[in-house]
Amino acid sequence: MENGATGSPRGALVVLEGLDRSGKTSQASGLLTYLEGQGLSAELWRFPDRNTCVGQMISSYLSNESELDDRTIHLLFSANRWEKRTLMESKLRSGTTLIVDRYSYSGVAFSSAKGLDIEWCKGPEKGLLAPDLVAYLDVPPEKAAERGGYGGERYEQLEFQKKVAQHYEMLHDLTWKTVDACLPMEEVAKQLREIVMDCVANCQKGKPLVELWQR
Ligand code: NYM
Ligand code: MG
Repeated sequence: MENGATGSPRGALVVLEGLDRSGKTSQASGLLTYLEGQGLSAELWRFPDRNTCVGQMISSYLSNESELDDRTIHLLFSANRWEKRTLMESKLRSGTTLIVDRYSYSGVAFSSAKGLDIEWCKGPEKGLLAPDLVAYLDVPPEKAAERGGYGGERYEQLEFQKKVAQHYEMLHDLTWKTVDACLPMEEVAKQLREIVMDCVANCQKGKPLVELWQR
C-alpha cells in the first residue's frame, strides 16, 4: 500500500486477529492505554459487538442458546460490522485510531473453516473499510487450548481451531504483521506498540482509506 501524503490526516484502523485465547483482548486494552498515554485519540472496538440487536442474536448463537444455518450466522456477523461502518469511518476521519478486536478476517476464517466457500464468505465483507494493519497473534492451536481452557462457547474446540488457523493463513495480505503470541506478554506488547505506532504515523500523513476486498 502507498504511504504517501495523498489524503487528509486521520486515525488508523488497527485490527487484532488470532485464534480464541491468543491474547487479543488483553493486548488490545494494553495498546489502548499506551496510545492514550501518547496523547493520541483512540478507542477500543470489538466484533462481534454484542450490544446491538444483531449482536444479541450472534451472542445467543455463540452460547448455544439458538441454532442458525451456517450462512445465516455468517451474514449476521457481517451485518454487525456493516451497522458500525458509518461510525467507524467518521471516527477515523476525525482522527481517532481504532483498535479492533476481530474483524472481517475472523468472519471469513471461522465460516470457511466450517466448509463454506472462502470467496462466498468474503462477498458480504466487500466495501467495509480495509484495516491499515492486521496484527495476527500467532499461537499454535494446542498452546491456545492450554491457556486456562476455553470459555465453552461454540467454536472453542481444538480440532475446529486447527481448521481456523489454516483458513487464517489463506487470508494473509500486505497489511498483515504476524506477532509470535507465545512470547512473554510484555514482549508481544512491545512488538505491537512498534508496528502500531508506525501505522498511526502513516495515517497521520494521510494514507488513503480503502475498502475490503478490492486490492
Ligand atoms: N467470530 C467472530 C466469527 O465466527 N465470525 C466473526 O465475524 C467474528 C467477528 O466469534 N470464536 C467468532 C470468533 C470467536 C467468537 O468472538 C466470539 P470473541 O472475540 O471470542 O468474543
Ligand atoms: Mg472467544
